[in-house]
Amino acid sequence: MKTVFSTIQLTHAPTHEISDGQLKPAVEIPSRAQIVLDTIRERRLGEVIGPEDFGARPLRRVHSPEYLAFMESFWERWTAAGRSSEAFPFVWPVRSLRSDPIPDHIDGLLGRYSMDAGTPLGQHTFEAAKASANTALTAAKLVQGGERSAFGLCRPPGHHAGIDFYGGYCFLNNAAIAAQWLRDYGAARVAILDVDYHHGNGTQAIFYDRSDILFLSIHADPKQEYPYFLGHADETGVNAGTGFTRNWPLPLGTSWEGYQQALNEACRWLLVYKPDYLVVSLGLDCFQDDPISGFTFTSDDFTALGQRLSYVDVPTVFLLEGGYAVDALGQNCVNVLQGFIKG
Ligand code: OKP
Ligand code: ZN
Repeated sequence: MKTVFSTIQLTHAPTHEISDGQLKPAVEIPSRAQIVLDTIRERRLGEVIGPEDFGARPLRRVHSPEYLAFMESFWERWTAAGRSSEAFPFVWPVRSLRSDPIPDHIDGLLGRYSMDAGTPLGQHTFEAAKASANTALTAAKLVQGGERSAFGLCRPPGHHAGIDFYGGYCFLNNAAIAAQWLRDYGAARVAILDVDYHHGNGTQAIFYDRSDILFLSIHADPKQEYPYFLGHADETGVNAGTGFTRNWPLPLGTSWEGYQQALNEACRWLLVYKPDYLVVSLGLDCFQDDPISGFTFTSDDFTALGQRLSYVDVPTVFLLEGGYAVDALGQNCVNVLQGFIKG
């Protein structure tokens, strides 16, 4: 399986994040990508290639022009306001406040275009996010060109980012951008299976009213876990998209044993839907030692996960999402990919 990666993705190097209401060392850090890359080479998964530059068009198919313009101009405006360190939003247009008119002040804009205070936005963040999206698009293009599978070593991740907001360490929704690109270049149906520990709220919302992109997500119950405000079992789509979103919220402490029933159900949905392509939002944060998560997967369980996905037998684009136990992240990630290849 080929891997796509660009070193530009390492330039987003946050120092801190606000987690559990406190300022803590950042966990979505460049060494995550580095260890995955090192393990891919050690275990000879396949060739590693750089991304192609797809430009702004595929980004505009998913994100609003206003949001992209905000991201593009952010650092200039932030520094013009006399700020010099990574930024955190702190006021949001929640119920009874207005989402329009759009504020002029950078602190208002930060809140308008974000969902949480936990996601550091720095000088090189958007550059890295664009490289990450190009990595996803290049992996999608490999599979569109006839490869059975490809791996986009995306970082920063994407699945929490919505049409016009960032959050959950995500800025551009890589999986949504790749899925939409596959639709735009010939596929009739694309499915996204999100196996990150956290619900992919951004991806779900982007495709919620559509039947041409199926969204399936298995994750920690949002009543107990981030992102809290989406990912419940009764969210199944709206209008033309009714029935084309499915969520399997699972209790904290879920093991591979408990996970498999949900995974088998999700795989049955895939068999019925018969997508031309499958995009897997590949978080590795279901791991037992993940510092911010509460499931108990072992490293071998990730091999079984890859194996199970190979039985679905659809051309598959794997895109990295979360996973914060850095020492084991390379092993866990390559286990999924090699489990898939070896079936
Ligand atoms: C991003 B991805 C820990 C706070 C968590 C945000 C988590 C974002 C996860 N108690 N803050 O889905 O892996
Ligand atoms: Zn996650």
